[in-house]
Amino acid sequence: MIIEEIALYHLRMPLVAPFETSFGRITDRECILIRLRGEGLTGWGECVADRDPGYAYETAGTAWHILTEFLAPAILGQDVADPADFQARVARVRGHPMAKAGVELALWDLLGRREGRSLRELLGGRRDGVEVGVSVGLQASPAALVEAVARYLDQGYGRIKIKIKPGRDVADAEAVRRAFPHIRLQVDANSAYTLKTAAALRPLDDLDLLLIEQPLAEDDMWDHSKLQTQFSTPICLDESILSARHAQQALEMKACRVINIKAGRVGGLSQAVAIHDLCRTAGVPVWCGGMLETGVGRAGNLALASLPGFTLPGDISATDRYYRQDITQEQFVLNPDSTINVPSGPGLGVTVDEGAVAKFCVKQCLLVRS
Ligand code: OSB
Ligand code: MG
Repeated sequence: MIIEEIALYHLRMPLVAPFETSFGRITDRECILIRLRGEGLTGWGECVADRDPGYAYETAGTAWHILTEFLAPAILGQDVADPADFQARVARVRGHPMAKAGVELALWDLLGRREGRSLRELLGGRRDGVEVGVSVGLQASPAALVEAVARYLDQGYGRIKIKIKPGRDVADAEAVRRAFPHIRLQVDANSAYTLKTAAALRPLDDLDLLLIEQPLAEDDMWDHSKLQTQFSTPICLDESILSARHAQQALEMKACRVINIKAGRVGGLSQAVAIHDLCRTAGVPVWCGGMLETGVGRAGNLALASLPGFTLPGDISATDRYYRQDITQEQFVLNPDSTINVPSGPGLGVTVDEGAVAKFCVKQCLLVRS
């Protein structure tokens, strides 16, 4: 497929409520939408890098730089056969997985539309609907957290994840567990602890949690392996896993017993599928993480989560958990059994609302083959 045109849109989307983690609090979500055109067809992708380098070093600003200066020139006017061919063309760009993943997603959408096949089909997904949960940010107090969790349970979410940080961990988790003794519950620290300070988390082991996500630094797989020996609750890695090679090493080291897969974090859906395949062979459960995506990224996550190894509920919530107005015409809704339907149309199976894109766009750029 010859890539004839590339458009980039830096968006700033107001969230329905502020989202707070151990690395900060946001009221708007930024991202970069990527639109590829070729053979009269259009494909959309989303780069999940946010405004600040809190979760990862990439930001919307660094991604803009990498996209315009390196990734777009590597494919504009070129005949890009498939996602593997795309990755080979950008292999000389070290790092910047979120920027690469955004383009790879747009390419999957484009190729799916050309073949008239859904992304789910292209990836080998098997389910029409995937089990999901909700990621609840830090609240003002444990009581406010219990209230927020109650609202999501009322809406039908069958799995709750709460964010924790030093000083806001055991008491928060205990309050939720006390209020809801039987729910599926997990916690996410977003790298806020060290092996030493993580000793404070020991009481979490008695709360029947599904997992403890990324307690230690992203580049500290070794200490995660030491920490896992001190907990019977599975440790799950998010930030630490940037490739299938990392996943292999984490399993060899016993640094975790579960992996959160995010296509953005690992450089694209092709690497995400490779991690899924490796974990499936090893009998290690995986689940699909989220980055507060728009409808474009969410459609990609749903397709990914339909693969058979995704045996734990994903951080893929309904549109109205994130945005009052999204940039796709489709709104994702939660079914009563805590699932969300996987789009079945060609490619991502969603239609981008260009008016909404224009409304939330703070910067744009159009690159056309000369
Ligand atoms: O660590 O999983 C995370 C959002 C932004 C950055 C990092 C994370 C998250 C979430 C939200 O937990 C998950 C979602 O999209 O619903
Ligand atoms: Mg996480």
